[in-house]
Amino acid sequence: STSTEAALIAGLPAGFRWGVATSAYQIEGAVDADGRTPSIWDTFCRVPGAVHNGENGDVACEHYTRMPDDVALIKDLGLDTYRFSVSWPRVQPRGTGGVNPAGIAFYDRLVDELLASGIDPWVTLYHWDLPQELEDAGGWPARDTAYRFADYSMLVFDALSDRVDTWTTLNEPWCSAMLGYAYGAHAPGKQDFPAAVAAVHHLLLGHGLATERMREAAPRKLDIGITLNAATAYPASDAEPDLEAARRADGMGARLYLDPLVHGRYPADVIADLAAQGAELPVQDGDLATISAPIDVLGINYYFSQQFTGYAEDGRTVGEDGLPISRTLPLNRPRTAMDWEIVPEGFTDLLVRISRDYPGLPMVVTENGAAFDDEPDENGFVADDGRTAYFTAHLAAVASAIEQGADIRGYLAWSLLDNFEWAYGYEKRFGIVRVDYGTQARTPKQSALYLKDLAEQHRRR
Ligand code: GBH
Repeated sequence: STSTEAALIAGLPAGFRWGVATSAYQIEGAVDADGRTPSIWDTFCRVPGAVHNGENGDVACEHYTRMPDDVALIKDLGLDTYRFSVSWPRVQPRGTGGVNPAGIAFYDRLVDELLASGIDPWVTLYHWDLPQELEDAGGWPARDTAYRFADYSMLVFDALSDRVDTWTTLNEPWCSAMLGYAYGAHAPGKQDFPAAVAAVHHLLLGHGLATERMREAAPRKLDIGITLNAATAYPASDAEPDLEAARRADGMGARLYLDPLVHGRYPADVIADLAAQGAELPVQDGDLATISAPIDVLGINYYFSQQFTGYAEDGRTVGEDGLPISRTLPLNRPRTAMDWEIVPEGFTDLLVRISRDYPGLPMVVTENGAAFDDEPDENGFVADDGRTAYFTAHLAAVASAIEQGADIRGYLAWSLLDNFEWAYGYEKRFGIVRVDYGTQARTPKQSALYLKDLAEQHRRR
């Protein structure tokens, strides 16, 4: 870590939160326990070729039964905030109807365990595990799913809002819509661009409906928000086609979500780009007022940024489909095990830009982290220098954005545990704690001890 980075991190403001994040399907296992039904991920994992090595979340990190030990781990690391997600098919197995008492009981115990350990519980209501029955009824491309999500949200809210202060509706709606319904890389594995665009709108509508209802029912002042994945889209040059490619990427990746959430309108240029691809946002009267229901906090998940060009390799700017070319060009940076380039300044640029274009909205880093392939020593310890350096550079990037005026309240590392990395299965490890999947032994990595140390130093100032 350079002295500049260390100085920036040392300057993080008082009250800045230090935490760690997970999601239900990636760690819980116990997929048949206590009345849980299949989600779209249980189904998708069974599609040949969908997930690396044909793996699935049946066992994962056995967090469902090891939860008290995992909470103790967070406490030992001295972190003050834990962001977890609630599994919809545990709480409301058919996607409709009343609460499943045995399912919600797990989260009830988790919240109590966290509070007893001095850790703030942050609930994410949806991290990609739609009940399969709702997918069979049309999934996110169907408007009804937005209303189902709001109903489900209230079941969780009614059970936990006496103790939980921070609520996130959706994790990364871009991923649910685009990876799930356009690219087929995530559940439910569809490749239908117009359906994916309808899903974008219905995810945002579901967020708005849930936000309005939680606000209405809030027993006291709560923080309600949403988490988006975002990045900086750099143009490869100042040439018009490159600027245009970067504009399009930023429109689809960031503004398509931020503009309706904050300003109550979809961006006109993105609407036009979608129309050129035969897709349309199925907006009805009043939807945008619902989607822009005020939020208290915006969660940002950041992993890397990319550079875009509007030129094909042969120099053309229009493809065979008649659409403008837009493709990524490497920035020639070191890469993580995901093959993602390490671009910390893209994080600073993103946070500063959001704070300027969407002022008055406090932000929290709800995920940031990296996969690396380091092997453990004979004690299970992983000296993960690459991950430690990644955290240093990205914490410094956050501090630098704060110095430039961005209002960022905390930083949650992804992830507490090595876990089920979606289509990559268990091969890619994002944990600050090593999981031996043979024994389920947990061993904090060097990066966990590093974050523990930073949080401790920060608290002492
Ligand atoms: C997060 O998604 C998830 O919330 C978390 O569950 C997951 O484990 C973690 O990341 C690590 O993957 O090249 O077209 O995909 C982040 C997903 C990956 C979305 C990078 C944006 C870049 C555009 N992000 N992706 S693309």
